[in-house]
Parts: sequence; C-alpha cells; structure tokens
Amino acid sequence: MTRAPKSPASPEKVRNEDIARAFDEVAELLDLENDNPFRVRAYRNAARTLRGAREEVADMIARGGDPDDLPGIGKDLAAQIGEMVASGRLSRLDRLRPEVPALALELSHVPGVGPRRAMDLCEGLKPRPRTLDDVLAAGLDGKVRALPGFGALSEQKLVERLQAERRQDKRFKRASVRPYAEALVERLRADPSVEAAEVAGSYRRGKETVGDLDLIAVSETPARVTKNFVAAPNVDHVLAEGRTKASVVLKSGVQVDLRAVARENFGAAMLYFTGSKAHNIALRRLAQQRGLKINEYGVFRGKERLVGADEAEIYRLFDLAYVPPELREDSGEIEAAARGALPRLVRLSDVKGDLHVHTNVSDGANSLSEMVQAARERGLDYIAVTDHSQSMRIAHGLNRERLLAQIDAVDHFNAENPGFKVLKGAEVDILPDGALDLADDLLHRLDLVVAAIHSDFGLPREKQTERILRALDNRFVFILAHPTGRLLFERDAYDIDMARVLRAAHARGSCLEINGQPDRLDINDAYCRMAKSEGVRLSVDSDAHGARDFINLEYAVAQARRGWLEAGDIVNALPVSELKALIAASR
Ligand code: DGT
Ligand code: CA
Ligand code: CA
Repeated sequence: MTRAPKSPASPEKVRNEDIARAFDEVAELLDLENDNPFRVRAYRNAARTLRGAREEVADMIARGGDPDDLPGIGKDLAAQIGEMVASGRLSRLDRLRPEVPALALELSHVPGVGPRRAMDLCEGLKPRPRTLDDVLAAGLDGKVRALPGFGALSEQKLVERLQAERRQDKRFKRASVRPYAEALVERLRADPSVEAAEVAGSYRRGKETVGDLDLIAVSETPARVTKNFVAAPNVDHVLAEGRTKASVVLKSGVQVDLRAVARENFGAAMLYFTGSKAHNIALRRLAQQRGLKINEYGVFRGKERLVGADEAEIYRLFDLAYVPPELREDSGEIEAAARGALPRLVRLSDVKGDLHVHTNVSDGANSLSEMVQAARERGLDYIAVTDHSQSMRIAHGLNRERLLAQIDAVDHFNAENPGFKVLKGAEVDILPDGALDLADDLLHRLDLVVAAIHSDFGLPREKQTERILRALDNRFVFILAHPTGRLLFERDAYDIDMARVLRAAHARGSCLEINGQPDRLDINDAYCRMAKSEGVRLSVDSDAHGARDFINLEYAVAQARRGWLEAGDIVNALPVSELKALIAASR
C-alpha cells in the first residue's frame, strides 16, 4: 500500500479534495434536476472515495496509475478525474451549472430546505426570486405557504432559517481550511528570511469553524515576506498589502491575514492574534490592574517592554499558568490559570484506540485489514469495527447473518494479527421508538455497541429524549454516537434534554461520543464540559469511512480539548484490557 505524501501537496496541484468538491457539486446539481438517484449517489460515493484515498490521484496518474482502480470509480468517473487533474476543470460541471439556477443551489444549502423544495421555491414563486432575500421577502409576505407542499408552519421555519443565514457571516469548516493553512505556513517557512511561521486565530484555538485564517511570520525583512505571501499561487485577490501585514482571499474564498513581526514581538503577536478577543480583553484588564499595557508587541511599563518574544513568558508575568489556545475563550480559564487549576488537556498521543470505524462491509471505502493498517500507522493499539445495522439500507447495513459473518471474520483476523486488537462492534440504529435495530443476543456477542440516531430527527424534545433514554436502557449500549445529530451549516442538533441524557448515561455507565467527522464534531465543547461535570466519560472517535479518515481523531481531540477534557475523561485513552473491563462492568 502506498503511503500518502508527508508534506502537503503544492497548492497549484489538483487535490483529491478539489475533485471531491466538484463531484459533490455535480451530485447536488443533478439532485436539483431530479436526475437518476443512482447517478447522484455515484458522484457522492466517488467524492467520498477520493477523500478516503491514500494517495493523491494526481500523483497516482503521474506514476501511470488509473483512478479506475479505486473502489466504486468506473471508466466514466475515472475519465472525469483525469480531465480535472489535467486541466483543473470539469466540463460536466461547467455544462450543468447554467442549467440550474444558482439560487436553487444556495437554497438547497439552507438547513431544512433540500433540493425538491429549493426548486419549488425557485420555480413556484412569482415574480421569480433571484436572491435569498427575494425568497425571504416572499416568505414574510405569506406567499410561500401557498406553494404546493408548503404550509404556514414550514413558511415560518423557512423565514427563520433565512434570517439566521443572513446573520451568519461566511465561515468555513476547520477541516476544509486545513490544507490551505498548512500549505501557506509551509510556503512562509520555505523563505530563508523567515525564522518562524505559525497559524494563530480561531484555527489555533481549535474552533469547529473559522471565519478567516491568521498567520504570523517572524522575519527581519517583513516587506519581503508579505510580498512573497501575496504571490502564492492559490491567491485569488489581494485585499491589502503593507510592509508588515497583508490580507488575501484564496481561490477557495478563504481570507488569510498575515502579520510579519520581529522576533522580540513574536509571543505577543501570537497571543494577540490567537485571541479570542474575550480572552485578550480579560488579559488587558489584568495588565491595567498592574499598571501595565499589553498589545501585539509586548507587555509594557511606560515605554519599557518587559516581555514579548515568548507567549509563556507573558502568562508568567501575570502569575498565570500557560493557557492552551483551545481554552482561551474567557470562560474560566484565566481564574483557573491563576489558581494553578487548569486541566491537563488530553493529547492526540493519549488516544490508544478508535471506537467508531466503518469498513467496506457497510458504507466504508476500505477493508478491515486496510483500516487496521492505517490505524497502526497512526499509532493506535486497537479499533472497534462498528458497521451500520440493517435499517440503514442506504449504507448497506448489516443484518443478523452478515453481522455473524463479520464477527467470525474479526475473530479470525485477531488470531492472525497479534499485537493489535480489533473489537467486534456495531453502530446500531436507534429506531424511532428507542428500540435497537439488532436483537440483544447479537449485541451480547459484540465487544462494543455504539448506538446512534439516523432518522426521525424532528421528534419533539420529550419524545426524542425518551427515545435516547430507552436506547441507553439497553445494557449493551456503551457509546451514544454523534449524540445531537447536528451537521455544521446543514442540520441543527435535534431537540433533546442533554442534562437528562447525561444523567442517564452516568447511571448506566455508558459514554457519549465526540465524533470527529469534520461536519459533525458532535458533541460540542459546551456539552463536553457538561458531560464532565455529570461524571460521564467520552470517547473521541473518527467515525472513519476510509483509511484516511483517522485524521478525524485530531478534530475530535481538538473538540475534547476545547471542552476542558483530560486523558482520564476519555475511555479510549485506556489500554484495551481496561476498556474491556469497563464495558463488562456496564453490562
Ligand atoms: P474567526 O476568524 O471569526 O474564526 O475568529 P478569530 O478569533 O480568528 O478572529 P479574527 O480573525 O477576527 O481575529 C484574530 C484575533 O485577533 C482574535 O481572536 C483576537 C484578535 N483581535 C481581533 N480584533 C480584536 C479586537 O478588537 N480587540 C482585541 N482585544 N483583540 C482582537
Ligand atoms: Ca481568524
Ligand atoms: Ca483575521
């Protein structure tokens, strides 16, 4: 198996992510056109395969390989991949775009709208809407409820959603800006006049989404650095370019701000531009109490700079322990740092296993042995295979017979592969009434049961909560996966009484998951803190659907850190023997 390249690919190369995005857009447009659902899925699956592929297809093609060899990619899609790698364009997409109103695509991204309703709104409203604001105006006028399939209630919901959309500035998922952050830092570091380059801002704080990227570079010749920066190949346009700072917008639409600073100001600049703003304001208050001034150049008494080169030094000056970036939200971290009571945050290296992993037996892209190899390369000691259960037809979920076969296959695999442990698991669907999708005698045979909701997201709070409580009542359920079901920018969390769920989980010795899929990141940081205070442990999981998805563990750990969690709060920081004992005790 070839390994993914160590360094991020150069930004001008067409990446798997770019192709995956183009395919996703084709799928969306076809969906809006009410095209054959199998074709739509073929594009979506190809996008997923590309994201899970262990090699950049551009590299694969360069060494004479054929994308046709990737699972689920036939001749036609392989040719389209070839076209994108060669030209950066996809003619299929270029042809489709003019056929579907841009507004329909935009509308279909509004939570709760979807492709059918998006088209109905575009084609049904008179006069024909051109912008989201036109649709909002029609909704406020009561014109939407008259459309077939809509009513007063769905009109009101639409209006609320569109208003929320208007308020929300454009933000990006952490995972989607990561390649740009890494490539730009790499580019800065490659300049011999740059001594150091780092990402600051919300990205460094590990936030789920970022508004823009903030970079800091240390150099004695800042003008040269900013000039080199604005000339990066993936820059679409330059917003501002000065001697020590520059702002650009990348082709992907992501804004990046750069500051070039002198070495003696590096720590102060990192501190200031990491933020958060609320944390900075709290620090400024501390400075003022001591008759000092803090800014992005250092901490000053009058004109004298006391510290500035090193972040930790600045915290020390204020008699604070070093505050990890993920905690810098002015939500108690300054007080805890003053008392020496900051948590020792969990690190990625503390995580010994992954308890939520799919294989190609359900909807994953890779086989069990490929997933294990990828997990080993990441330094894990164990994983649980948790393929979907039968009611998830779309994900090729397992019925009794197929699960029994997988159980045998895992036993066999473990016998052949000492030194790594695969736990027999399943991601069992929680049915609308809270019953589980697999019978107890089957669950009993598994090492680990992960339960999750994949349907009926809109149940009223009481019903949804009871549904989960009933699932937790099953003694075999050890982990509640993606407990709130939210999808960033797409679907709100379902309405549940989290305090009740946590109390029930605590009473039954079960855990909640921090799902690291970039669009889930579920549960959020606030719920992590709440879980900890209720004595509930968490599992940080990748929910990998392909060998490359173990990177999701990094996102899950970032979320755990933002939730003040320590290794002791995380069940999969335990060695597998202790984990198994914990599971046994909960049954
Ligand atoms: P974002 O980009 O919306 O995801 O969030 P941030 O936190 O990256 O915010 P950004 O890019 O506007 O600014 C980067 C950091 O600069 C921010 O975290 C704190 C600092 N900063 C920006 N504006 C102010 C301000 O008005 N006052 C203070 N004290 N700090 C600021
Ligand atoms: Ca930012
Ligand atoms: Ca910024």
